[in-house]
Amino acid sequence: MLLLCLFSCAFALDRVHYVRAVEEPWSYAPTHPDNPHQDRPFNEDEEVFVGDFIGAEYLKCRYVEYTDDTFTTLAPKPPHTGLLGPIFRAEVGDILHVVFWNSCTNAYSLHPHGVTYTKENEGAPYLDGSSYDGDYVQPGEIYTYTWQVRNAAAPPDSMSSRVWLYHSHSNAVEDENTGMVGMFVICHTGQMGADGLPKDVDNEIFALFEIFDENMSWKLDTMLEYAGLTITEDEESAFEESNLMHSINGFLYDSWETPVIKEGEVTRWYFGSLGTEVDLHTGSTHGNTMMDSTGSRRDVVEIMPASMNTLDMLPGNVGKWMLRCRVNDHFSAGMMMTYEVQECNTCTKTSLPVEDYFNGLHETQVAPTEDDDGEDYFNWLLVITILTVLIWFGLAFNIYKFHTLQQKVTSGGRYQNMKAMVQVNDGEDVINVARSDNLSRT
Ligand SMILES: [Cu+2]
Repeated sequence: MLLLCLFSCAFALDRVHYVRAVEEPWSYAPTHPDNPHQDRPFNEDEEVFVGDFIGAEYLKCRYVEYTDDTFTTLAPKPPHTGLLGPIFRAEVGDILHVVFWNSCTNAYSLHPHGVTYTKENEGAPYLDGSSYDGDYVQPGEIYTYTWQVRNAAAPPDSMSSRVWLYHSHSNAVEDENTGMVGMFVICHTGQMGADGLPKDVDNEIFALFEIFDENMSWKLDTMLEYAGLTITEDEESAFEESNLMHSINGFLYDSWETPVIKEGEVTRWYFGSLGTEVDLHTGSTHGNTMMDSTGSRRDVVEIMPASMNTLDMLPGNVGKWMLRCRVNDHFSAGMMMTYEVQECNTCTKTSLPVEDYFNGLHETQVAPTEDDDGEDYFNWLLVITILTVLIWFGLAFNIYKFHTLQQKVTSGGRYQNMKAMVQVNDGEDVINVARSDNLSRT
């Protein structure tokens, strides 16, 4: 036990992230007025979300990571993650510290899922009025959150990593819709590579399906003022509709920087959502299927508010494919992106464990061989033969019994006395007949 502790403790790390809440414009469709997916101007239906009223660009507050406590150099982040905050990474056994500087104009917090925290590090006030440090980090303040990465946050045994969500929870509804959301990855102990990715994974793609409701943003009034807009009563409904941004990572209509992966490379997909009752999504990948932690193949994954899903893809189908929500209304409103699979024969980093996993499952799904079919046929033949013999045996026995009965009825004996009993019931002395019955048996 001591040796085990020494071993695991020796590799456990304190991982520190420097995150600033930054208020700045964010465009859900940076190529507006051109639709990048179809290489044409956005049409009238699409303009509802990217052109009407406020348009595609909104004032947001979001988490931005820096490399150190000077908060001067931005930390790198995959471009396709867009509006999401930084991707924190840790292994089971580690401790995560997030130094959070709120330079926005509202109070915010950092509330994580999965990892273990004290009340001071939960970042979420309760409706009973209780409140702790870290629930509201006021504008201009810095607060450090500390979270333990225990087994409670571990991936399933069949995978080296899994995704968790974090978001501001000071005023959860307004904070999330203002843009304070992110994802982080937890690996099993010893499974994170030097590049931060799980050792058995070549690529990662993150996808947060969320309808950002800008009507609920802290910044709505500021945006209206900035745009010089006054919404009349007749316009209210159309205005509210135009502020529902059906996005993946804060992008509409394939306006993210398309992630490129290689044929044969293991790609881990991390899905999630936040939001409300309209955030019932079915995230779907065209062209290539994925496998979940139970070994089930999927090309659609159910995504609910605050749900998280981790799946693997071993792409064998080269091309540019859609990543989209299968809910028709969401798809029409822009909830679709693309990912690209390029040819490659030699660029797989590791991938063998997962590749074996895929192939292993395939073997269990192959059709029965001819030999298997022959064995099944023989078994059925045997069952039918045994049943036929039993039926014939039963029939022969009953014929024999009937024949014997006929003989006894003809020659008297007990059955003759029974016949007498019936006659007795017609009026004779029952006792005498019963005695006569007993006598006939001796
Ligand atoms: Cu959807």
